[in-house]
Amino acid sequence: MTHPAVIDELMALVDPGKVLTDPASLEAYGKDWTKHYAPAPTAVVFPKSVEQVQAIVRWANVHGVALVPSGGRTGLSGGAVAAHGEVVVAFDQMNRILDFNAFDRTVVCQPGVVTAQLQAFALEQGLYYPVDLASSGSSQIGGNIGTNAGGIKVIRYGMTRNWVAGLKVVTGQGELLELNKDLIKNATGYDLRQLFIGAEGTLGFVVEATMRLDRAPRNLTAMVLGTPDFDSIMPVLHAFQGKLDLTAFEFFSDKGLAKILARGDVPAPFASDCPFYALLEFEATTEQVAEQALATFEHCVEQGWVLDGVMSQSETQLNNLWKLREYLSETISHWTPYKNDISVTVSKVPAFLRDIDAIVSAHYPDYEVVWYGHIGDGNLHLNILKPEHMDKDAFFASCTKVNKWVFEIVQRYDGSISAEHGVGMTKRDYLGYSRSPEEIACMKAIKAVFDPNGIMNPGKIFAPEQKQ
Ligand code: S2G
Ligand code: ZN
Repeated sequence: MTHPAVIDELMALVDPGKVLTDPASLEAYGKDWTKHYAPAPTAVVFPKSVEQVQAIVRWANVHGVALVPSGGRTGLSGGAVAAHGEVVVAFDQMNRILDFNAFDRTVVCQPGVVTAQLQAFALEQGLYYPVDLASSGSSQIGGNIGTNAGGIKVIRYGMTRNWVAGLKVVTGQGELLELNKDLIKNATGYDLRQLFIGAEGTLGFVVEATMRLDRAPRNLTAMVLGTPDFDSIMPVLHAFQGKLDLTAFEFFSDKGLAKILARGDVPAPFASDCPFYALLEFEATTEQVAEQALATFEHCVEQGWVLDGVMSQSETQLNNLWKLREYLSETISHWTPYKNDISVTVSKVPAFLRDIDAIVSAHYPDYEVVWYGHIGDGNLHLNILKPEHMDKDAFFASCTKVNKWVFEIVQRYDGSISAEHGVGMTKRDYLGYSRSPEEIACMKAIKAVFDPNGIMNPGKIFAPEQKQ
């Protein structure tokens, strides 16, 4: 715990009342959406300017205080958890859109801008911010950048990384770096901006981001198709990708759909029950495109890859189809799921799915397993639901035992143990399944350059360095 006199110094660096130490605030700001850790920060500080962030970092270096970045706290790997007396630096006060340039199609955001706020702002300008995820309503741009958030449109638009034109960061030494200056072309050495994207706050704080926007999509149309098995999903993807320019290709299992329909607030896509469902989306810019989609659907039915299907005819129907997929994360959270967020290259998905599903069925015979994810970009979310009356710790311990087999398969397929949720604390012990010892050494060397005193989000991505 940090000495009260040191916290008094911190209070002098920010506006009055912007350092909280009450138990409710420590509890609320010391955690993210993971349920594995007891939040235990010393204090929560709310800077309102870049200068205040720099002053906080310098203060932390002088006193050896660990800092944890906090945005929307929607992370799923413990990346924003403060469980060891750290000071949480929350960006709720730095939540303004500072500028917009119609020619560059860029928006200058403070890190605390909520993702949905940026999406709405873009639409008001007749443009589109294309990174969309289940947590958009509360995740913040700074956190999206820290984890290189992906979501449901990656197949067409890529990850957050693709939309950062420029970045201002305060390093672990308190220096302000202005990276790339919003340029499209800039071949002047290492692109340091890319290091901070996905660094989970371990190199410094994002204090301003210039985000790129795209043209608004036209007449987005979705289809939900029921498939007889896992193996049919990828041929369906391949068939539709050959004919349409997809903006999304997701999947979910019958168990996932059952949880959604049990809510009672989302209509079933069609009458028949199928083992798996694909949700795809495209721009029906002309009648011919819509006809092509229907023809491809017929082809997939003839091939036996699809049993039934529906295509949205209105924005309401489009939104209702998306609810079947987008409500999954929140709906199954009731069962405290043990989550895996794994990925392989798309061509490897069929064999990879078969191997993973075999291991999961063998080792989790008594647990309900819900599959869903962004299968179009090779990202699968494997959620093991905790039995109602089972102790949480016992459940997580039993699931953790299986990680070894799951991650060995991921490694065998040159996949990622964390496709989009980041490493944080939940995956740091498994980093070696996806990154070589040489790579990990390079990452630690880079951290030493930007955060030589190790105050920036220690224990995230890498296990804490043992104090000599
Ligand atoms: C999704 C959201 C978090 C989760 O729904 O695509 O990334 O795994 C997830 O529940
Ligand atoms: Zn996801």
